[in-house]
Amino acid sequence: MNWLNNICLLTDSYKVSHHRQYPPQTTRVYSYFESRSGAAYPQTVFFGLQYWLKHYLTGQVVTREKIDQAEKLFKSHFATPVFNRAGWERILREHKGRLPVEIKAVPEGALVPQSNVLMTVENTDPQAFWLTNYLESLLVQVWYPCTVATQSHAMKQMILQALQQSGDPESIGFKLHDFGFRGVTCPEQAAIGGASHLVNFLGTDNLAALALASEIYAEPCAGFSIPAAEHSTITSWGRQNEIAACRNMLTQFPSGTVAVVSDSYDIFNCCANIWGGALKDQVLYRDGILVIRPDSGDPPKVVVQVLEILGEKFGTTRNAKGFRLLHPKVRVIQGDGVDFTMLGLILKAATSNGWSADNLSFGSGGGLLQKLNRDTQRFAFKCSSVTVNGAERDVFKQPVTDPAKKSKAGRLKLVQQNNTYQTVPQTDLRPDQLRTVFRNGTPLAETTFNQIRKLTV
Ligand code: AOY
Repeated sequence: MNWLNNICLLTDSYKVSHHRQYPPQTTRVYSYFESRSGAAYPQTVFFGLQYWLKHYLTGQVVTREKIDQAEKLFKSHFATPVFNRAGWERILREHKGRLPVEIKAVPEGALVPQSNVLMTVENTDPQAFWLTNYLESLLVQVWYPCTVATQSHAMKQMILQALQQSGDPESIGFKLHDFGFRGVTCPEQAAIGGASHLVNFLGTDNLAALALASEIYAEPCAGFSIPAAEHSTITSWGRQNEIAACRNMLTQFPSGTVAVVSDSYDIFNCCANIWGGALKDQVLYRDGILVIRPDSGDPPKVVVQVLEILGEKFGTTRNAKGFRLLHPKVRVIQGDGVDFTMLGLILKAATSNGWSADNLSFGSGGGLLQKLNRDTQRFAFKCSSVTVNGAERDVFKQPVTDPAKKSKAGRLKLVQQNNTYQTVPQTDLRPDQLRTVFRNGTPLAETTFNQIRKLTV
């Protein structure tokens, strides 16, 4: 039995004692998930819940063995006995081990302004009132795909703005490539974060992302890549043979786009004397695009210097928007030090020096999948309504020490309000944009990657 697939254990320790802490006669706990005001990005892309639903919550997730395992662990872990064995046994007996909760959520791929309800959870068995928030720890982990998709979406808008100003916005799909597999903590994170990026883009070197998009979102191949060098494949030829290493790239891959990391010794020498010198004719006669990759130094400075050298050696043209374009056989990819802030600085440096953003693409690893946390979008999951003694009451927190942490009260509805969303009480008569995505062990209203990409414009 796998410890990390035991639903009794996929929570915070303190929640194991919470069934004894609600008011007597509590029969329902209703909680909601939001990106609170003050988030880094004003709108959040909702993405990733379907992975948690399908991977952790579907079907018979409670078994006698899992209850026994939890009970044994908690005997050691807690000084005071707390485990709700009867509660879990009821789920096993009365619900065949399927979780008696209903989860509603905004469609995956939707772009929702901060301070709106994104998901709600409530128990469907009055005796399982304690289960709603037992699931908080696991369900709130969707902060991660939402935040990656949100930031990647914001980076997309930034690149689009530069392309609208200086080049061709149609090329956006391959402008930000996922280099992030090695920079995350484990393959599961690579898969989740990588798939979140692919909501917005088509380029990736993160193969784990493709597995998740395929298994969870029915997309057989969600992202694409090209042959590309790493330092070892260049430096193993020896410092004196960098030209031969570069020539080999052109002969091994005689057509299509190929990328070569070119800073092994001296990026400026490589651009001027190898690509723009010894191998210039082979680059020009090759049937495809050579993408030159700087990988060190101050990115805005190095990128502009590289563009200037390549412009000098291969020639440039001026596009309809008045910006300089490199020879069509030569482009540049910057993949070192690229996060949201640096992306803006590089684009600004290039365009303010007259270079079209068409000359550039970007790679991002840690900046795309790892330099963010639950506070980036200020995600929180809070109870807003309970039923006690048959009476429904609004509940909320309102700490004097931080008014921005005030939570919403009552049963909530998300309505469409001139092309965006607004959270209102369920008494509002407009249709709810939250859909039931899970009920009593079964995922509902499953979404494909295709549908998600259509929604996220
Ligand atoms: N990949 C575009 C295709 C990918 C990579 C992956 C870490 C690529 C490099 C490139 O051009 O240069 C992981 C660093 C780079």
